[in-house]
Amino acid sequence: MALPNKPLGEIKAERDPKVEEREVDILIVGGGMAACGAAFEVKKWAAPDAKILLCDKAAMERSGAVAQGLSAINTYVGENKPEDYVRMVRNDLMGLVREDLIFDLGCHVDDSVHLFEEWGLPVWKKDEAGKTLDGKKGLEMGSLKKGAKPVRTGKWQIMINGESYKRIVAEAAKLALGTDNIIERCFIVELLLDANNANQIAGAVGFSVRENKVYIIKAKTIMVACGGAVNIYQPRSVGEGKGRAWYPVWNAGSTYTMAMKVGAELTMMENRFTPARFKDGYGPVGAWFLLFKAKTLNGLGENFAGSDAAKAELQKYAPYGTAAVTPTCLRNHLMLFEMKEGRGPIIMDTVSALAALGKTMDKKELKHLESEAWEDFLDMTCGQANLWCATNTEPEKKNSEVMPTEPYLLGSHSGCCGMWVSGPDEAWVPAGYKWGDKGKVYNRMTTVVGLFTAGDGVGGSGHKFSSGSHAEGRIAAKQMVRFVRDHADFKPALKQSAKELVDMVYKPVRVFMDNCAYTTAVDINPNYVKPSGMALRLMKATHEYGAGTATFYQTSSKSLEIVMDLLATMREDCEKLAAGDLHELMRAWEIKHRIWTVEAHLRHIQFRKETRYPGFYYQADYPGQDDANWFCFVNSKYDPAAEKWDVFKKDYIKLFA
Ligand code: SFD
Ligand code: AMP
Repeated sequence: MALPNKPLGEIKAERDPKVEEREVDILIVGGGMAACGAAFEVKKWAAPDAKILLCDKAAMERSGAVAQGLSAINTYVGENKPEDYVRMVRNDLMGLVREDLIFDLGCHVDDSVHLFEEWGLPVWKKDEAGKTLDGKKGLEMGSLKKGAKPVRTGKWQIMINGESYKRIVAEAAKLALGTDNIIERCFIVELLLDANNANQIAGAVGFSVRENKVYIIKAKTIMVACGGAVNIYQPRSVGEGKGRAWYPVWNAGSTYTMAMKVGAELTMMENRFTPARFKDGYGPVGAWFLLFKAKTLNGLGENFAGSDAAKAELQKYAPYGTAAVTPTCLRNHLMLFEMKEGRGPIIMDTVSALAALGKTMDKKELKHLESEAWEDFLDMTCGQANLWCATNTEPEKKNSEVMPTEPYLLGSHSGCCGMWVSGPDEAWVPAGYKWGDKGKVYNRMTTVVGLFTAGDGVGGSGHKFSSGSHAEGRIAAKQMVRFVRDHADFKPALKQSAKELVDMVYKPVRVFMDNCAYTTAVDINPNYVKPSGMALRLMKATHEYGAGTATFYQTSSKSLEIVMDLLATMREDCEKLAAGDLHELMRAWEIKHRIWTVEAHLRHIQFRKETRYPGFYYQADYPGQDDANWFCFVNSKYDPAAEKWDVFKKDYIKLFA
């Protein structure tokens, strides 16, 4: 249930919170695109008396990556074939992907897009003459489902008027699930294993950020879909720009950390997304490249991406580098190449692009085109539009700088880290790609029995984007219903007592209360560290040693050794995290989640002795790709009982020629 907005100021934490215990069949953790997909789908298949609960740390209407809206849906298969979708994703991610998961998604994603439109999301359309119609005019062409033509920017992307995208999707999810089955402002801290069955999920513990209350929830099956990881590296925006990022600042690696801490196998955690974005405002570049057909220029005004030097550079990464569409990491690599050679900065030539498009337009159409350029950002990254205003930038008159940002970890956009999950139960899916429990296969189940994930949580299958994450949540929901039906006798039992769980969750509050009177400055104390301080410490370490922007995304074996050591100390010092209010308690848990996620990322980079994704990161001791030894997945598993990591290779299986 939604709680009212908090009164002015933060809510003070109390030493002893209330405790609410629940027992449900299905628990959905997260309220973003994947979770909304699951919430929408689940009741259609579940038994009428099934108990289902969703917990989101924020308010679903504006939570997660789509909070500000989006201006495009990047995965709509439409007239294309799912097998071509597999080929596109494989090429963009340098050859190593789970083709079963991608194909499966490609077969289902459009249904989610059709639903979005049915629920009121305006999708741009082409009229009979091939002209673009957006907003209400687009609606007049009928729906995609009935055959209306979308405005394609690239082969897979379609344009929308998407400022209210998340509100629309969340409304449908809430209606389907019922608000009584939703707890908003509830931050889940840890997943809990079953007391009687090793490697089986049995519950979760979290707390409210609006009242002093701990939730202990037993569940037969759980979906963890808390998005990717942001603010794990020193962002480029510091000082007065601090707080800006491209991906959502509140996605703190909870998906990966919570799952790995119960022993779920991870895959491709070395992969990251370092997107090229409009500098300082983080505006996405897709619409500019694809819709407005803009080119990027180097500091000398040259179209470097089309130069012979660039072609020669890309040739080194054949077949990916020589593909019709250059992979995202290699597009970054070319930019970095120019910058390192002293030919920066990189400029998006918005002026020439709009002028070229305007040639065939009358005055009114040109005005509309200019407003679309603004709307692109107003719909999804309004800070970029603000920055344009603040810097007197009219894109038809003044070009903008583009820059690779700090790294993000995610599995749904142009990255592919996440959990190693089962594929669908189809004959064509190889044995190593599908598993379940008691002889049954459960699509999108992690290696922990009963624990599912979707969206950013699923590894090895990027380029799902908003629509694919929603569709994947729906796929997982159906499987969770099957799981509950097949495990009717399972009675989840927790290993920990309620007191032990409360003591763990509220430890930072008690550390604060026990020590805050010792100094006059509340943030400075020899007996504790505040989450904000720990966040700065993490970012400095990753920035300098973990292939952050400080080193042009380069690391080395020695740097990795140093940063791993720093992380071990951070984890030790996290025992002294202190939180004076509920918001700070959330910050304390977020930073713990971030540290674990970063550790997994860097352990994987340490293990993979090659540079698979130039432009995203470089391992200086192992430059270039080494297909002979490393054309495989890197997986890892943390053993919660032994508190030990295992990082290992896993075979890649090619399913589509
Ligand atoms: O322009 C806890 N994305 C784009 N997708 C598109 O289809 N088109 C675009 O245009 C895209 N672009 C884009 C995108 C994202 C952003 C931020 C921008 C631009 C500026 C990507 C998609 O948005 C993304 O792929 C999906 O949203 C991923 O879905 P999902 O469900 O995996 O993550 P989420 O939506 O962020 O939701 C996470 C949820 O978890 C909650 N949460 N709840 C409880 N306890 C915890 N511990 C929690 N931690 C997190 C969050 O509140 C949230 O509800 S463009 O760049 O290409
Ligand atoms: P972005 O705005 O960078 O997040 O990209 C949005 C979509 O456009 C994604 O599907 C990207 O893969 C795609 N894209 C962005 N830039 C390019 C480009 N230069 N060439 C081809 N596809 C691109």
